[in-house]
Amino acid sequence: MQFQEQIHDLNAQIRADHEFHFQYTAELLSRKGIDIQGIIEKIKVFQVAIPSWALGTGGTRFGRYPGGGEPRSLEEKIEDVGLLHALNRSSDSISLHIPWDIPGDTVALKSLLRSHGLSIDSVNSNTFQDQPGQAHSYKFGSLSHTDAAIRRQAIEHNIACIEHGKALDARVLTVWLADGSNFPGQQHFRRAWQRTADALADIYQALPDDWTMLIEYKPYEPHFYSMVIPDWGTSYSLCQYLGEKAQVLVDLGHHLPNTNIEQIVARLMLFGRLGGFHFNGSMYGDDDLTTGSIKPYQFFLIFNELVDAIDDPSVKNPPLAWMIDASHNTKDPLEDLLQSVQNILCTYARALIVDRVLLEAAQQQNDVVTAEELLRDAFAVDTRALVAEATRQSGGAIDPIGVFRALKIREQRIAKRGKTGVATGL
Ligand code: PSV
Ligand code: MN
Repeated sequence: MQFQEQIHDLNAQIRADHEFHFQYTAELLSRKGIDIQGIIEKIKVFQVAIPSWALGTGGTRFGRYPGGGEPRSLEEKIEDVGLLHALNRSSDSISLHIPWDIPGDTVALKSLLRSHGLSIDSVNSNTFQDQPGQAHSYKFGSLSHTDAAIRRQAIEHNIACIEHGKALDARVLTVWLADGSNFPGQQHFRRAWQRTADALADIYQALPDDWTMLIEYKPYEPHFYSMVIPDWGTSYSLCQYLGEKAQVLVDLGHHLPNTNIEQIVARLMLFGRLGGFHFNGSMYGDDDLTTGSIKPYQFFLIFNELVDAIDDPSVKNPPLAWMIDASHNTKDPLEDLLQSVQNILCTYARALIVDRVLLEAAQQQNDVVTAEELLRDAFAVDTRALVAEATRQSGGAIDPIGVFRALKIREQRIAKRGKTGVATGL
């Protein structure tokens, strides 16, 4: 039986339950005057890119426990993302990490991508690890390095990433620098910024006009005294230095505890400089947990700002690249990614049902309680049936993880790919 028919049959088995939940939610929202189908249509078009580096089991520096059936090649990674997309209809692109996933036969890869309804959205450079045969080491930095030859090597690597991306019709280069210092005095802060800005400018020169360069920030790790790009202000300053095609990337795990990320997002959109997202869940730092698993209310508040700015015609921010960047130590990676996408869509749906007219009026009148209650009202709505209905209408599974388990997909992958293989990536 075709996969599509299997999904259809499994949907039929739980359709009555689904209808009950969906009708209840629809009734609840229509009483508030909300256009349900309008929300469903927005959910249907919302697509989140899957990282090529998160299709295997992740590890920590203390160990790694592969669950089996991990993809052994880029082709098998595409097969896995194709599966996710067939199940949830919301994962139609892949972020590639170079050199973990250097594309070989790009004509064949493009045709494989097309057959799954997928594309490559971004290429991510890697100057945080030394590669075999590399002339210079990144131990003391890459684009910020004191040695011009090392900066040049890192620049060339980023330009090579753009070339790989061009061959696969990508439109985004994501740069995350592990550069920084571990001890006071080690690095001259102003000069490190300037060297980085000039090196990025060389890469920017090679960026096609219809591409975006996303600059990611992170407060610590792998360095623990200073990072060259620790915060959104530094990313923003580099974007200003480079030009229109450079944008800030917000990775949810790249903030110190209790940072007001929703305010950062609002500010960046106001300045037209928010280029994309790396979604993940964070308890302490860059934990790379399932998106929305730890602080769902804050995640909702972030989406509330995103929707508010996207819906405001006076905000001139370009369309965002939505991507997951996570790692899975204890879960099946594919199940974890399905959970993350579902949490993202459910949270987006909640943000869509915020009554923005009443919220603006409450803010205008300094009616603190009403303003807060409007947000809490939307946050309290269980949007899972709305998302399931959007997925069903798009031909996907009402319960993607249920189908993944019922069809024993992991077991099939293990039979085909083996128990012990380890995918490239985090
Ligand atoms: C760094 O922590 C990061 O978030 C960057 O996006 C990297 O490219 C990615 O993780 C994978 O290592
Ligand atoms: Mn990231």
